[in-house]
Amino acid sequence: MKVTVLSGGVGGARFLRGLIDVLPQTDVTIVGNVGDDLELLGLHVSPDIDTVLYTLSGAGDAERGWGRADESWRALDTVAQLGGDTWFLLGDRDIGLHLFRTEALRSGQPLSAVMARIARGFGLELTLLPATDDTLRTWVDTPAGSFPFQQWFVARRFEDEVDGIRYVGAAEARPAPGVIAAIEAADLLLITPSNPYVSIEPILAVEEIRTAVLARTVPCVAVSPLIGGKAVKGPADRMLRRLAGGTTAAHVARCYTGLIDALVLDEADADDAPAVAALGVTPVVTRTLMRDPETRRALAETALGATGSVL
Ligand code: FO1
Repeated sequence: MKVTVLSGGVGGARFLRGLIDVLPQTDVTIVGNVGDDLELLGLHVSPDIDTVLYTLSGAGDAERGWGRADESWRALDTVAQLGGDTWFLLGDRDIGLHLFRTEALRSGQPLSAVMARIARGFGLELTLLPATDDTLRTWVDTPAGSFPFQQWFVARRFEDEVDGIRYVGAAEARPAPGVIAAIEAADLLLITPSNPYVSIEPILAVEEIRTAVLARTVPCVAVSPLIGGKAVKGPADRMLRRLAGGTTAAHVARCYTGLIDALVLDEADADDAPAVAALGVTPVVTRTLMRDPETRRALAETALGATGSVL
């Protein structure tokens, strides 16, 4: 069964880890968020795609959820000694990847081609695609001003309330090669348990991607990132409350109007199931907290079976 997955960073990567336990990697295509990419110290950093890469290849730091395991920070120590920017933590091993990617991008290779080489280099057999090779950046509008995503998220610890979100460059962005074909060839589309606004929407902000998902002839299943109306990590619940008016599973489903056929939601939110169903979306209630390989795998299996698809 060919599966194409729209994914954010940490939560998305954990879910995908379960998915590749139950599906051959060669059947999986991941379309990753580039809205939170940044240029730092002259390097192109793609945090969400790298988080997926590291997590799925086993190179990631499981505790933090991002960056590499067995990391050291000596390069950044030098930057600090010289008074440079150290608000975004780049480890030495991570920097090696950024050096390789930045050089390839500067030589004119598109991000998708570079990421394909990197994924192979890390031993992955699945297809890991950025949503676009064009520059698309998420900006967050807050009462304290407008910030590029990582400035708000990391430097300001997502403390400012969010009044609005913009996906700068989305109007001109084209899908990366292979994205539309993967959506059209899939037997099932999945949306990972990620923040709808800053992880998934930057992918769907590329008009041709949204249109392809809207035009699907196969089921699309999303997994809610909330448990008991709360985000496991990060600002998804606060953003939903402020931007969507609430944190029920129905509020999550409404972020994906016309785009999903089923929503996997946690047992703690089971009371929301009728409201989800009323939106024409099949609610699938299960345990969604991914604590270990077994719970990750079970969630992946539930998502794969959500609309009656057979493994
Ligand atoms: N997240 C942090 O909270 N602080 C950091 O300093 C940080 C550095 C970092 C470096 C490389 C990388 O691939 C990810 C990194 N992240 C860091 C995670 C990242 O900012 C977010 O988790 C995602 O962008 C949100 O999806």
